[in-house]
Amino acid sequence: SYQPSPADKFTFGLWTVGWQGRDPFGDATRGALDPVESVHRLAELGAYGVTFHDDDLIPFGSAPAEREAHIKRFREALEATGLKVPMATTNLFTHPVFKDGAFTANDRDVRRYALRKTMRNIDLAAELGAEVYVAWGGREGAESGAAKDVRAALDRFKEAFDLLASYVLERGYNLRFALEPKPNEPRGDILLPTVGHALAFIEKLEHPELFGVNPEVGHEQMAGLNFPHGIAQALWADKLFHIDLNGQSGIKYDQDLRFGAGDLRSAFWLVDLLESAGYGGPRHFDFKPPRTEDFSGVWASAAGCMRNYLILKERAAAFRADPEVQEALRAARLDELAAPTLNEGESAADLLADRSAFEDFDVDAAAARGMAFEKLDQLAMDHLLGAR
Ligand code: 3MF
Ligand code: MG
Ligand code: MG
Ligand code: MG
Repeated sequence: SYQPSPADKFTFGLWTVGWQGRDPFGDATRGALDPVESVHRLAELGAYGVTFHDDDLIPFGSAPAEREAHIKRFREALEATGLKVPMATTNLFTHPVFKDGAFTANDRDVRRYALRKTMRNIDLAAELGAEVYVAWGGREGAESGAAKDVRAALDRFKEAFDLLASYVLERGYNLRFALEPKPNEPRGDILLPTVGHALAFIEKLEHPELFGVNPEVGHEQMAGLNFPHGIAQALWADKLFHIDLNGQSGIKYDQDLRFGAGDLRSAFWLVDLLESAGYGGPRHFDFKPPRTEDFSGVWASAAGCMRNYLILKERAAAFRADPEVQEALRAARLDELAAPTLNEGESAADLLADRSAFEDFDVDAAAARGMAFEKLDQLAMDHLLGAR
């Protein structure tokens, strides 16, 4: 059955189901959702947890007593439903003060304020038991060339994450950071635009072990990239700390469709990869129920995200278990790719001495071999479409 349960580890941001449908051209089409209601609804649908930006839970500028009251109600809803908070994050993009960025804003006072806002929510995240703290630098970027010295901005970015890492270590929090890349929107160009940029940046930090990535399906696809390939490299680097699942149809604005909508074949390979790699983290949906929907459409959209994941999980498992697929994988020499290119202990000198590798290698015969990928891909298509 495609009925989700907490064991599936599906999580949702409060800002996803709570999106009111405001876009650059139109007003809200739905009213505000009480986070407490979202917690109850998501629990009824079979979710495992919820995530939030500080401002999703505690409206920006709330007085300390109001802040405590919001947290108390939320905690009670979590206790009543058993929902977990595996991840939290900071809103460093909505308020106009962040119009030129937060950790990389040209204005130093804005950068110091952004750090304090983040540290305050890290304390709350740790209190609620979160193990991952996401950082999406939505406003860290520029629209024009001289406006941002990118090398200086990267110095400031590193400075911010080094400080936050030492803060988490000093406090003894069980919290790791996941950087979320995005190429553009809302800025013309955003720093750390892809998974690859983020992975390279992490290695320059003082505590790289505390940092991984939170890739989002649509964000990589906005850059025309293959999402499963990016995820595979993050897994290979042991850096897939979290993931934002949604749907996107090619290179255009950030659509945030429900998971499974948009590029379905890519979604199939993604689920196949996550499941076969044994990814153990939350399956987190960062989507926006389209502004055409009323609240019943919102919950249908949320349920659809989980249902599509479970359908794809079943299809991917059937694909892998099919003896004809296994035969096709061998015909396509996937087993050979898994074997090291060199023999055990073989040196460059040994390779030079192996005439079969070069002098006697039949280049033309090897070039003439077909790879048998089309048959393999059609088998995948048949499984995805339920035709096998
Ligand atoms: C924007 C996003 C963000 C991040 C969030 C951190 C508002 O395109 O994807 O959602 O996911 O800020 O989790
Ligand atoms: Mg997004
Ligand atoms: Mg998106
Ligand atoms: Mg996201």
